[in-house]
Amino acid sequence: MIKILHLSDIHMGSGFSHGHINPETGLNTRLEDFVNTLSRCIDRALADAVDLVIFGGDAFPDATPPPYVQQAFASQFRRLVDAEIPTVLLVGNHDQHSQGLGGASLCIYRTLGVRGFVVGDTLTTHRIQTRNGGVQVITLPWLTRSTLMTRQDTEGLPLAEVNQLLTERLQVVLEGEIRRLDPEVPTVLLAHLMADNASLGAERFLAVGKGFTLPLSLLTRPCFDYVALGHVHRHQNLNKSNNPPVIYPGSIERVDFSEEKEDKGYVMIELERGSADWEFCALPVRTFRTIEVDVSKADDPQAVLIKAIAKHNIQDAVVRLIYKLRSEQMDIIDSSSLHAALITAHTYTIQAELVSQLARPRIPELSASSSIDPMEALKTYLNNREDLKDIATSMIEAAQKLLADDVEVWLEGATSD
Ligand SMILES: [Mn+2]
Repeated sequence: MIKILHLSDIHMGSGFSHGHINPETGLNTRLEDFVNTLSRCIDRALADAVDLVIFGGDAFPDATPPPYVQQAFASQFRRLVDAEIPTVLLVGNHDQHSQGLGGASLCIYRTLGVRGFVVGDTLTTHRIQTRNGGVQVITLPWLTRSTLMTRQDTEGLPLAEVNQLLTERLQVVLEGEIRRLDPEVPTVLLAHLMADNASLGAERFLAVGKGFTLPLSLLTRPCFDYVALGHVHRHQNLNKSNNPPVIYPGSIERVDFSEEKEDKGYVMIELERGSADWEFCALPVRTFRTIEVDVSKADDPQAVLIKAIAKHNIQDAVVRLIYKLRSEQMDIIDSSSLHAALITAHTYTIQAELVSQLARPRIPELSASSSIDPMEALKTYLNNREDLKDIATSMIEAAQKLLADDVEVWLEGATSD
């Protein structure tokens, strides 16, 4: 039996706006949080003397982290080198430098020949000897169109067809790797990808429109004993029947407020050929708390706000207070007492949103009850706007062009990272 620790999406160096400078260290407290959390993962790997650590990609927010962030990352993984625990570092989309041409931040570990370290920046099978026997790890880093296709292949194709083509090519290459597997040896597929039935966390904001989804059927193959994923920040098992488990451990720390309600952690696996027992291990990470209040109808908005804050445990949390008010209430809000009420938070932001007093005039044809296609809706809208008459025709033309080109415009956006 081989014991594995699977973690992913470290994103070390992100979310600095949620921290502050620690006067004792000069470092952003969110960097310290991420380092502490990563060190807890490594502590566990050492305490349990795992046979292998696999990292599912996205080490940093981008491919060129500042040296002190790289160093913080490296000094944690160095502990695995010292303990002689083999480690696979997979390359995620955030680790790639401009479509793979500029390499990946993690490749330095291969260049230096770090003992026991494998960098997964190509689709390859790695045969790794552990203290408890051999294991095969197929690495599937984040794929971009340029990985398996030329520009000529995709010229003029709509996005859906590009994705289809990419999936088909991947299938062929993966099949080649699968055929060369030793059927007696436990096998892990380690991949950074968006599976088509994954529910999204923050990554949809981090990399929107920059990739494509892969069908789950590509992953749930009997030749794999465990499918270790990275990319989606919300922990989940995509294959409830566990034959094999298809697991996103999720990010190890909250990257932003979209992960406010998610548990963070890593996964421990006991692997044998034909079976994988796995367990999600939660990490004690910093709390994020959104306090949303509408005081626009309150007689004493200040009291309502103070009461709303008091209802939450905000000690050491990253807090955002969002409140709605009317413009004439602005003068009676005492912001210094709001700051005082939030002082125990780790950091906080206050967002006041004005509620518009004017009821917007509605066009009856565009009420929610009648369904109407976008072009018809635009025409109806323009018919009701005398002031836009001059440009109505060109607006309609532009909209038609936009709708027709929709997919290709999106595709162009997809080439930027
Ligand atoms: Mn990712």
